[in-house]
Amino acid sequence: MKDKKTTNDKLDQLASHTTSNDDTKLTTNQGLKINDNQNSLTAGERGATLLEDFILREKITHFDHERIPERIVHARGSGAHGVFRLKKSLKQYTKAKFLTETDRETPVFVRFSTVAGSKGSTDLARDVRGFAIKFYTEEGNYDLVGNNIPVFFIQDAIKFPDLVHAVKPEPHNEIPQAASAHDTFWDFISLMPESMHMIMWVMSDRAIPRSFSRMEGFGVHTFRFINDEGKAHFVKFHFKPKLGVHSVAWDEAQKISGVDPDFHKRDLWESIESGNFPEWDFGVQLIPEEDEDKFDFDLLDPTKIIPEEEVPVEIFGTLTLNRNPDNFFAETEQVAFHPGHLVPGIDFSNDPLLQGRLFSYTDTQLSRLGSPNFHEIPINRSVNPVHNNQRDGHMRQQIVKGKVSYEPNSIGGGCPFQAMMSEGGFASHQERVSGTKIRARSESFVDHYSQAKLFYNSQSDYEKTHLQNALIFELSKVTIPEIRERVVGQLNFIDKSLAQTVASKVGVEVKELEFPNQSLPADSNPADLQSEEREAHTRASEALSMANTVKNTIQGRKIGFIVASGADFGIINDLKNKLEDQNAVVEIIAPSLAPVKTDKGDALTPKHSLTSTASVCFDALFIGAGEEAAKELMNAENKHKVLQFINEAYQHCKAIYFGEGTEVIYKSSNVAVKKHEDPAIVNWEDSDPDHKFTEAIANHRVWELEAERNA
Ligand code: HDE
Repeated sequence: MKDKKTTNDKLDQLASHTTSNDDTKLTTNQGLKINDNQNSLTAGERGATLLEDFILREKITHFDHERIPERIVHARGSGAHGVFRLKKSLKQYTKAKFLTETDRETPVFVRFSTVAGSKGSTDLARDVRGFAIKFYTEEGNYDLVGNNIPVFFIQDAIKFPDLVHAVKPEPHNEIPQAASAHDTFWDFISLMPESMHMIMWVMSDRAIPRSFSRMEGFGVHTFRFINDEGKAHFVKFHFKPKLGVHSVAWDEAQKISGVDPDFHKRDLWESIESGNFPEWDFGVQLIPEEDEDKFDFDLLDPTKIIPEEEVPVEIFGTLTLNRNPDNFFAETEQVAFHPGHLVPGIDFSNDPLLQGRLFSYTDTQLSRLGSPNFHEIPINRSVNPVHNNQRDGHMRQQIVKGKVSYEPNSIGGGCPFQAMMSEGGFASHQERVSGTKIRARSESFVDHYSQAKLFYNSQSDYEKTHLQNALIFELSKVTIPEIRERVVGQLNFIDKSLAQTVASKVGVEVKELEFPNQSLPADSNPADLQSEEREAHTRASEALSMANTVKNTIQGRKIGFIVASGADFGIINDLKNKLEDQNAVVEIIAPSLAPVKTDKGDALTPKHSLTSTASVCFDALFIGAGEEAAKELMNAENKHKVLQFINEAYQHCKAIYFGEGTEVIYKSSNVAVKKHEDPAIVNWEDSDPDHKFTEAIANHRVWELEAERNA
């Protein structure tokens, strides 16, 4: 996996806008060399500062304007460069060159984000994650601005400001930050039955991922592919992580938010720096246009998935992230995505949520980046040269020569010319449309519960428990009982026992709902939609459960080795090498940051002390090894911290390996009290402990033993 960084010409082209301060003299922005960067210009040594100090004024003015408005949503983000490689041509379906020519490598920039929190909020909030990809194709930039959840809260763009106002901190006191657990969010949700499918996903562990590299990516809306003959297919986009889809526990997420709020950002950065490049399979679900009406839901409804049992995801390529940005602001902050950045061969559908997004993204860049010239910022530039008659505006970079800025023209020889379709000119798909001008939701959008049920029914028992607990947590923060009651009423349409369990913990009764439902035709009742035919489509879909994900690799897993002086160097080094050979990351934790002298005299350099980190920052723990080390770890100063590490890792269902000589630690921990079989607890008596440990790490967690471990 540690392949070389891509040296793609186009990436170099993008990188050529970078600058370095190595071996240079300090200058003003006008290039004037600065002689004193320590003192302002004053009238005498103890006198007032002079207005004429243009160096001071330039520096302070620039500083005063360093911040730009953060994104209205998705403000908190992390980005990386990479490459898209096509393995199998999609020529039969689309004429987009980056999806048809298998010898082509397309540079990409990907930005992951949370939705609700501010730029400085924690990575581990319970939230949807943005998964936005800019493909720098030879035919222009193509942006796929997706999420890690394949559906959305609302069906129509006109509801988006309401949704976002409801989830953001409440306007009177700006509380809570980066959290949906409050009155206004659940008030809105309780009155929006169309959000219930999405609610199942955001209350599941999908909303607290272990890392960006262990999340799926979805285009969400149905798009269109158009091939050379002009034939269209509907398409859904998927990115499936090679490392599997894995999450943390909610208790863990809350603690990580305190110990390391940059947990995901750091993981992405460190993975790429160490050559553990995050990678996804790129797949599509394809539906011929003539099959549009074959489903019992509407393909244009963004609150619906197409179950993989009905239309399989076919894999065509890979997405690999292999280069960290050089400058967070210039790249990750200034990157501007837009679902309307298209290339020939890809087009929209009439999904009313997508249609609204097509307006929003340019509009928002105008206030966020401050100019219609945001496409000239290096990270946003197309690698295909831009030629048009647009001119001027704030911060224009391009210097276009000549006196012609209009078309048609004869003075400029008619240039630049329109491109014919055969020359790569974009032409919108010629879809036949007819209808009355109307504000109404199609009847085909009306079933809000079948797929919510499908999702819930597809979860393993422990995933159901986590989902229930998430709802209980969130609703327990809602101060108005009527809101809690309405949400429980909604859950009752999905699963009666789920509604009952939640109701019993949040102090309300399960009641039949009577509520205003703005999205439904006045005479329809959502309960009527629970026909037998629909029930048949709610049984289960394997792809929806994280229990069925990839569990065969320890790549990128972080393993904490808790050691102390006198530790058995042979055992430690051997295990460390074995784990690192499989691209896991081993970090030494010791009582202090001083080098640890082992039994053989070799020194181990700790990355953390027992005080500077916590078990929630690791996927697994190795304790030891050796009696001398165990003694120090159990002395009055360290005992409490060591046991806290172990007991917490145990509670969060992690793999724990007690090395030779650490029986005294094992016996004092909660682990020894439990008598059940536990494949993720490894000790000196196991026949092949290293192998058992590796398998347990690859499995991620023993969630199925959570109840026993926490009993
Ligand atoms: Fe966005 N969304 N969105 N969104 N969205 C933005 O654009 C908007 C929606 C998504 O890393 C904003 O540049 C509307 C769905 C991502 O820079 C803004 C509607 C999906 C990102 C905006 C939606 C997304 C954004 C804020 C409903 C999943 C971060 C800053 C009609 C398919 C991109 C910006 C990045 C960002 C509007 C719904 C994904 C305000 C109006 C559905 C990943 O333009």
